[in-house]
Amino acid sequence: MKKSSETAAADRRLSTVARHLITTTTNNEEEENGSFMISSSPTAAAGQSVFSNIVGAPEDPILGVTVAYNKDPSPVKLNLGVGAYRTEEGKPLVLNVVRKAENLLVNDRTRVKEYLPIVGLADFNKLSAKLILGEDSHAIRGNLVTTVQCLSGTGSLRVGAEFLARHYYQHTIYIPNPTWGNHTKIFNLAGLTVKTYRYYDPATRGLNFQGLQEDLGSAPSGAIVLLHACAHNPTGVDPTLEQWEQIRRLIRSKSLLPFFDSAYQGFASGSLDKDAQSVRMFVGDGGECFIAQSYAKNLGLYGERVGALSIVCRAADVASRVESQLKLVIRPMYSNPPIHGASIVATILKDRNLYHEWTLELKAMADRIITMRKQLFDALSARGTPGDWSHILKQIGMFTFTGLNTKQVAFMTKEYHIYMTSDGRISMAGLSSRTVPHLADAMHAAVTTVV
Ligand code: CBA
Repeated sequence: MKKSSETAAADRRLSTVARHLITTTTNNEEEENGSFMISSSPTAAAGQSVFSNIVGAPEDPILGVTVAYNKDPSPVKLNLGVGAYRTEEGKPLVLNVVRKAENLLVNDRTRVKEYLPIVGLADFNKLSAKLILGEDSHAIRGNLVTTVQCLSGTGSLRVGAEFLARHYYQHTIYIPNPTWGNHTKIFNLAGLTVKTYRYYDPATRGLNFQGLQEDLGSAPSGAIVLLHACAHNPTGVDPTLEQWEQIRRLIRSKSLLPFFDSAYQGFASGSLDKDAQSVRMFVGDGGECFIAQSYAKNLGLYGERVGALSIVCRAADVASRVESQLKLVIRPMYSNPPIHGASIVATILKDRNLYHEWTLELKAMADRIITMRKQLFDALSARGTPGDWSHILKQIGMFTFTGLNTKQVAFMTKEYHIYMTSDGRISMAGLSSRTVPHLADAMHAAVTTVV
């Protein structure tokens, strides 16, 4: 008997998870891959917890940095781990435009707290598709795109991954090396097989374009390819528009399926339209693609968990059937998404003045990050810190991939109370003019004393 797509996906998930099972050990590498630790069966005596044998899991490699930071009593501590924007005063920022939208929502007495539909707020979905695909997108005009509101970027990626595991014939996804650590876990746990393509060249601290082309060129036909729409995390290295065009041609010629992760629209160049160019190139050619959008960074809605998954199809009837299946993915996961954050976004996107105000605030955040790049570069130059640090200026978006090694990072945390991920990534958005000298002192000491 032929298995239903759901049963087949569940089988695949089980075998993927089984492959990653480990017993009673704590292993960071396995945890990185999205596996989880299974504790040995309970041997607890009567009266003891049946969970007494549970193995303690390591903290998340990125969010765990904040946990460690919070425990540090030092007055000079600095958190450059998680990608979260801070003001010059080192404080989290709620955008003015978000405050205004919230006031409008609170004062609107007609608003209720009913459940949203499974796919979320209709206005939000339409406006999110426009934001990433452009006002004049043929895909929107032709009803070729289905958009569902999801739980920020992570939730959008996960819903897309679950859909692919159930309904797409190829179960291999190629992700860049390196990439955001959660990608591997999200796709593995959905039941897909994760492979990497070369992306970053440590020697040039730039794109390994030849390696990328070779690896995607030898991927099996139909394989899924994860692409960072802009401001690649963690490297801060993006392809040029010419390179994007070559990547597009390669992907289309091999019938690979592009899956864009757009977590930083507006944060790379300061312009929402410019940062959507890679995605629009792919949609413009009439081919199909997936897009996961997040409003965590560009609207500062981190904890509101607002995002969207768009699937662009070749025909309107396909898009509509795809949406019907997305509902079957979402309903047993979280039923339907939360209303507040999506209403904030919809309020801003549909009001010309609020939208304009947002673009200015976003540009100011992007510009502040660029200023931090200059200040850090100048501070290292002033100290005569050995090495070429020009990549700090060249890299794009929230992060600088410094090139500092794990030992140097550990040294900076221990001696200078500076917190960052162990791969040497620093969130430039967490830095301010006040803290640049402290970071530069720490980096100087690290590269001159720790090999
Ligand atoms: N994709 C990429 C490439 C990201 O960097 C992040 C966030 C997300 C998910 C998706 P959200 O679900 O919040 O919309 O974002 N990455 C982090 O900024 C951090 O928020 C980071 O520091 O790498 C995280 O969750 O790890």
